[in-house]
Amino acid sequence: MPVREFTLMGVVNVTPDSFSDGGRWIDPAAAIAHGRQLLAEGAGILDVGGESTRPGALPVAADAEIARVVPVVSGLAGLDVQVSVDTSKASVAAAALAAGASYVNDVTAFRGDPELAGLVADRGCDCCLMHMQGEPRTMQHAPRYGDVVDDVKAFLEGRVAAAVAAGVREDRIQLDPGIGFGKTVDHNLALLARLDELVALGFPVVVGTSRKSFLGALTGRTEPAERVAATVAANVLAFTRGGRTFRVHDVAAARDALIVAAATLRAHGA
Ligand code: HH2
Repeated sequence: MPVREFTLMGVVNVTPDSFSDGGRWIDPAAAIAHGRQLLAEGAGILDVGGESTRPGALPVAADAEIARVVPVVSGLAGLDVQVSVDTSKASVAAAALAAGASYVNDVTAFRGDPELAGLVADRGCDCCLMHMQGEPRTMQHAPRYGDVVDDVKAFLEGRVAAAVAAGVREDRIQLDPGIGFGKTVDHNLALLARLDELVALGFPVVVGTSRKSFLGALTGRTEPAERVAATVAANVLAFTRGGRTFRVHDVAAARDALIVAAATLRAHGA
């Protein structure tokens, strides 16, 4: 077994409208089977989400989100994998944590719900704080930055400070540049190319490029499912820049590529 120098976070979307797999796993039994498949392919974390955050997505009520994610979290808890809940709502996170999740992945970095940071602090679970400019409904209209990497870095430093002030332990925090969340193609590429500047903050960095539209813009692949090779390339590049966790729909492809990348870096003494 190679030393595990990266973690794959497999995406389990229990939504009717996610951008690449909406509706496929809306039935809890199908979502659980999909999660088990991603675990078999090499996922170390399964990220269960009940609300799409794709550009233009509309918010989902908390009770509907809970009804989507809790049966799936329960069905995956107890397997040899960490279960994450992809939510911005404290009530959804609380229900998922009670059902066996131990990781809260919040694309608003605790700005969406004032209760969420305190809940994460209280439960002592892991969390991911992601950068997003604007909100999903409008975020791709006209993203603007001074220097995108400097701006994202400053934002994440501020959110770490807020989380720590709420009682979250630093060793529970992971950071994410939020690829595709209020960013042009060039913004996304700059964040990947200069990911080491975010890694320098000293927290594990999560990267979510999987099947995203900037890859379609670069390759001409209009169907998200056709962007697997492009996703692999982006993730290998991000790995060489110090990225630690890769949030992907296609776990097997990412695993093989990152094993080779890790072995090559080791052979080089890196
Ligand atoms: N991307 C998506 C959702 N959650 N979380 C983190 N930490 N990083 C990401 O890049 C990220 C995320 C969007 O992808 P997906 O879940 O496939 O689509 P949708 O939001 O439409 O459900």
